[in-house]
Amino acid sequence: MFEKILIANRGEIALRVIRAAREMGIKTVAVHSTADSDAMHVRMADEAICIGPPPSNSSYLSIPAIISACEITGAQAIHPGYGFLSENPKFVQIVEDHGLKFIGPTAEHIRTMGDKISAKKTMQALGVPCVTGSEGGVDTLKEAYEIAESIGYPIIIKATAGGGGKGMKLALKREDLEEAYKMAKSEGRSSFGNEAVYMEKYLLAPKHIEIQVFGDGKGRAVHLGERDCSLQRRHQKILEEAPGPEINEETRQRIGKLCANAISKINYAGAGTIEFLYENDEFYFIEMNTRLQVEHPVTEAIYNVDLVKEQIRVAFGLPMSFIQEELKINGHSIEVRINAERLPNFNPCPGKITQFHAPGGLGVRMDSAIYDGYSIPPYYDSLIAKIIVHAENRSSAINRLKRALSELIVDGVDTTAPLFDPLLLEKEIIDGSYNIHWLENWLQASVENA
Ligand code: MV4
Repeated sequence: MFEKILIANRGEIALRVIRAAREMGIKTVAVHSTADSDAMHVRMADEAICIGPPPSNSSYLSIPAIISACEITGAQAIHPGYGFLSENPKFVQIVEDHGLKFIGPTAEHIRTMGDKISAKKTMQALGVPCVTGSEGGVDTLKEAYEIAESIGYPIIIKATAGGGGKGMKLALKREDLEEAYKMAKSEGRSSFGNEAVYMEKYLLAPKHIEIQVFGDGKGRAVHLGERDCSLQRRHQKILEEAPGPEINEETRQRIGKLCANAISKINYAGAGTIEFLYENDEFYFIEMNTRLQVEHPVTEAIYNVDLVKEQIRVAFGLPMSFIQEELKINGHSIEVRINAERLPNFNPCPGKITQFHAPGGLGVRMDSAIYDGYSIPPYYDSLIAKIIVHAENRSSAINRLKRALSELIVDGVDTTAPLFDPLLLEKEIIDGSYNIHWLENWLQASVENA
């Protein structure tokens, strides 16, 4: 096994990786910016190296600084966490060129899935169901009209390099198409330096269901069911759960096997997430994420697995520690994200935490890197904690979540925690029928009624 690994990340996910490594007897190296000298990941790792000034571009995204930190400390592999360099194929190539292991998929798989046109073509060819749309890119407005004619409105135009909702434009009718096409192209060019776009039928009220997959890079692959991540505000998830409240076992096995098969055929290595829109018991592929995701703990809870340990095993060349037949769901898990943001506008609210208490007790996990007296720096993502509950069924999980939230104390900064008290009383949350538009509508109504 590796003797020492470097974690190219910060915050709760850096702790998550350090914990897995320590249980495996692997030494850890933290890297940090000058803004993070007092951060918990620096304290918790066996060693820490300062890699630059506060802005991410000069520290957590600095490839030379991170490679140098490996060479100085003798770390043999790099875990990227999520965000930052986790889906950067150039980084993976450089890591390998230096004789280091990247704990994740190959540069080639990351590159293929990072371009949404090539991701969709690949998945379609592997037998994964996709949204009806253009076959590949749409290069002229004339072509856009012809495709729209054949699939029918409403249409969505997406930049192939897009992400987080950027470079996505809706055309509800023929008159909207020209503007949508041009806007998607120009946003693709300005935000990502890539003006290639593609088209899809716009689904009106789907759920966002994602399938967790895992491969050993040698053709063995499994699925670990789905997560319902439909509760989003401006493409930021706020609550995730597994299993999906409206997904039955037959449906789960049907889509899960298709996904496991697909990644098996391409010898995919490590953790991956295949994202779908789900409507009327049908799945439509939209994107694949080639990283560990923020919400991975709900899958860990119900399948009783440690996805980070598996990532490290597979990166070293070992097989996964489970086979498909051993993966059985136990109970229900829900995660809520707590951000240092001020309601109702969700404006970032960095600053000093004057009092902190973490919830605990049976079936409660909190992944967080904050502590009493910690100052949240203004430079990075505002996620400060994830509360993950696990119980025998969904309604018990909701009750446990309410109980855990009632124990949380974060003073000194505003957080999104108060949002969950009214949210967890709503009918569509209690019955699990919410879709991708429900939260924004509810937030809008809350503001109007205030
Ligand atoms: C869609 C869609 C409806 N129809 N594609 C938003 C971000 C990107 N990941 C894909 N997105 C969407 N693609 C078709 N053909 C609706 C969305 C969408 C969405 C998807 C998942 C979760 C929240 C969302 C909020 C608005 C729009």
